[in-house]
Amino acid sequence: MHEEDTIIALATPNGQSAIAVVRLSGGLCLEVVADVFKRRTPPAYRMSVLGNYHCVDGRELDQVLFTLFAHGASFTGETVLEIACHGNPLIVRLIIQDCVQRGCRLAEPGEFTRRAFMSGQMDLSQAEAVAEMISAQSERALSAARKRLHGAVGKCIDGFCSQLLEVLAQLEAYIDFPEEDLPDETEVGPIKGIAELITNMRGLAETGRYAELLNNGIKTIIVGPPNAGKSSLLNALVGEDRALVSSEPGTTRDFITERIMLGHHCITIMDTAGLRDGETALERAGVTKTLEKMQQAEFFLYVIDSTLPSPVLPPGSLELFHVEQTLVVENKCDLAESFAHPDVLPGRPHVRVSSQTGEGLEVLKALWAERLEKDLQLPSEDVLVVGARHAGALVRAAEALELALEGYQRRTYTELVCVHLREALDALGEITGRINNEQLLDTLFAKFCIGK
Ligand SMILES: Nc1nc2c(ncn2[C@@H]2O[C@H](COP(=O)(O)OP(=O)(O)OP(=O)(O)O)[C@@H](O)[C@H]2O)c(=O)[nH]1
Ligand SMILES: [Mg+2]
Repeated sequence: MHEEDTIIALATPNGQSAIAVVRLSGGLCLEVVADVFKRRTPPAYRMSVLGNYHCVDGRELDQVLFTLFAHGASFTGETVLEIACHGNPLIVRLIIQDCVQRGCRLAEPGEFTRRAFMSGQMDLSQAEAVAEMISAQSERALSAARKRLHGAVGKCIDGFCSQLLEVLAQLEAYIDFPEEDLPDETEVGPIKGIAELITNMRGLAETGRYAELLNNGIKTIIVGPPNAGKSSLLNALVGEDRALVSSEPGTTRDFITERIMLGHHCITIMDTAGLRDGETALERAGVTKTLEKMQQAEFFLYVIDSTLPSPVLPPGSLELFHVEQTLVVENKCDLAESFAHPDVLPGRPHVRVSSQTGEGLEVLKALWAERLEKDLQLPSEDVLVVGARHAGALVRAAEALELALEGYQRRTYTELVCVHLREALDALGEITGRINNEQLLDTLFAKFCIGK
């Protein structure tokens, strides 16, 4: 088979490092190995070989380790050469320039993975999972990406497709050979599995909402009256002095966001200005902004100063503290004047902590993690989670199937029912990429960075 032009890119981050890996894919790899490393015979595939890199002009550039992967048995499906050189950006640049002189060209963003998809090494959902494996921020996100990389989404979709194809084949047979002894159209007949299929597709699409939580973290907001110790709590959770702390109420004006890990979960945590019935226009504006941020949050830590009487919530804020997604943090429990406040946001769990001494923080984290597991109903690790794009396609497929089912039950033309079934198949095909849609591919792979 003719291989496409040979592409080259740095596969590791740019900058000084112990090692940098330059990757080539395409038909020129064998020639490059022979010439660069002065080898008469090509090395064994998938074996790291020590060699001296010689430029086109014969100059020796670096001592490197290189690995050759055979056509049909590599990431891209083409012959691939990986050169691990010393991690100096200058060496990397010179190697790339030299290979370009030898006829290679610089890879476009995502082009390696695109080739892997085009050569049938992976379906589209797996190709997307490559990017997800690289960007995953939590163990849960990693395990979801790993499942997709192993082709779990593709397998599931293939299962749906083959069921649909079977129904379609039976219905089309009926159109083509109506005189044959096929089940009566009025009977449930071939369409019987469709309702269950719709339920399964919708169920899988539902998991798409977790993708955002897994990838971007669970949006958690720290709110409470001024001076309660909100910024101190953020700092204690992050483990460094990220936000400014002072005894003066109204210290925090801007929203500071940090990422922390809570068990397997990634949390995006935001510190806010104090929630109070503001007197000045600026204070009121600050509270309005906080309330706005609260609308987008998925979890709330309501921090109070436990040495003071219970605070009064600003109007309109109480209903934002969902019972299942709020923890009341009674801060400053290290002080002698501290006392319990069961009347604050009753019905939500309370935990007494000291952001200063760290007391109670572990209890807070455990309670918080428990709430997340239970109330956000994050899927357990063995559940397959699809991405937002997949979820969208699954919903479209389910909708088309609902029309097919409705049409069948209302005894519309079988042809029309088949049209809807085909629509569902097309929508499913978008997930695995087993449809020919260049535009979709361009949009997807453009999100990759060069070298992937
Ligand atoms: N003793 C004690 N003092 C604390 C604790 N947490 C915070 N403080 C003190 O309380 C004061 C206010 O802390 P901040 O973290 O700035 O409070 P805040 O809620 O962010 O305040 P604003 O941003 O002004 O709304 C500071 O003087 C902190 O040192 C605690 O657990 N124990
Ligand atoms: Mg603050």
